[in-house]
Amino acid sequence: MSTLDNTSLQLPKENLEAEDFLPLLGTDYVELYVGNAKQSAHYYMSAWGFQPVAYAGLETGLKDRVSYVLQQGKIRIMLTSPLKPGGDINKHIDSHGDGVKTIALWVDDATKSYKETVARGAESYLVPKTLQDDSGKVVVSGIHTYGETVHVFVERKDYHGVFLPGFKDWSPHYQPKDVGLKYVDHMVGNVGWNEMNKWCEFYAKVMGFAQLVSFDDKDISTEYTALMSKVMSNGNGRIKFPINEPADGRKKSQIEEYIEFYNGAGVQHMALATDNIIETVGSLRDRGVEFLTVPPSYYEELLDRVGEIDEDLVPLRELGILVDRDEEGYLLQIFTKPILDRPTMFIEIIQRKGAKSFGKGNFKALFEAIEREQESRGTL
Ligand code: TYF
Ligand code: FE
Repeated sequence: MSTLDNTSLQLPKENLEAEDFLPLLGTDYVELYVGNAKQSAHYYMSAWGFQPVAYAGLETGLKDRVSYVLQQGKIRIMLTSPLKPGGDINKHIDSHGDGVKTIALWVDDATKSYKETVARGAESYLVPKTLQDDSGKVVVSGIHTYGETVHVFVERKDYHGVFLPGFKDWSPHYQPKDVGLKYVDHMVGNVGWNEMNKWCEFYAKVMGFAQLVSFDDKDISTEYTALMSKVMSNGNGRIKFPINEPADGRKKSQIEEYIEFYNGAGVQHMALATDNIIETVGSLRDRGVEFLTVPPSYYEELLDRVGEIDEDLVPLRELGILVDRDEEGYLLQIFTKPILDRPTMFIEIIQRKGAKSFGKGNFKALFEAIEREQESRGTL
């Protein structure tokens, strides 16, 4: 694991001592604004094994938008498309392509979450609002974060419905088997040049997060890709947000490529956890999901680097799964190619076997794999 670096980010002492002013129970849902939610939903079901949960659209009284909600384990994804020209969703898609709009956080008190964060400097996105139907009530509120991304706080302790008021059950006949994904491990933001510290300070000051680790360009600059990264975590560790910024390299940083194609800061990847990465990745590959690959030499050196592991080397090598070890254990991880036409968002699959870190030992192999993709796009 890398050295702790608190030189540029002095955490308020009260983050360690005082009561958590923003207790977070977990990730509630991740909402993507997409051009065609119906077809995206099909992709997340067919390729990723998400199960259909809820729907809102013309049939439920919405006039200008449609949303599909899918779930696997605790991971809930909402896909939203506009039905008419104009408006914020179209603007978001025009600027960014398909991408994450909302990282919703599950809380006990959405009103207090809003007040505490806005009082500490958060920009308001959604004033606390009660949504109600036959199944009870939900309070939602929201604040802005990097780029056009937002956090919505969801208080659902008085709700027994399938998702949120306004949604109806959605149960199409086509329901492919899940692939064993369990929960959101972390969500990574890419921000602009020299903006990493600003956004880490935002998570520290406004949301009471603390810094777990930092990586600088010495850890992670390969021939081209250069970036800096700090991982911010909430008090109970359920929410982890690494923040990346581009750094100077010989050619274009992968973070700069993202910022260019996303037209600003945004979510770079979501890391989804499994407890059997070999099975999960095998199923995903069978269903057409494309992963980055590393050269065979990676596996020749692997056991010398990470020591003994429970898994067979053969399937790991066949699937291209990466392994890294820290003081507390090891982890297995793999990264998809971008899942959109723009080289913007991708998905990481991660299995933790004690390790709490993020795979620093894989950075070089991973970033070289990303550079091969950048090369094939001519964007280096
Ligand atoms: O989340 C992480 O930190 C790891 C490694 O552009 C990583 O998944 C870091 C930066 C990046 C891609 C992966
Ligand atoms: Fe990651």
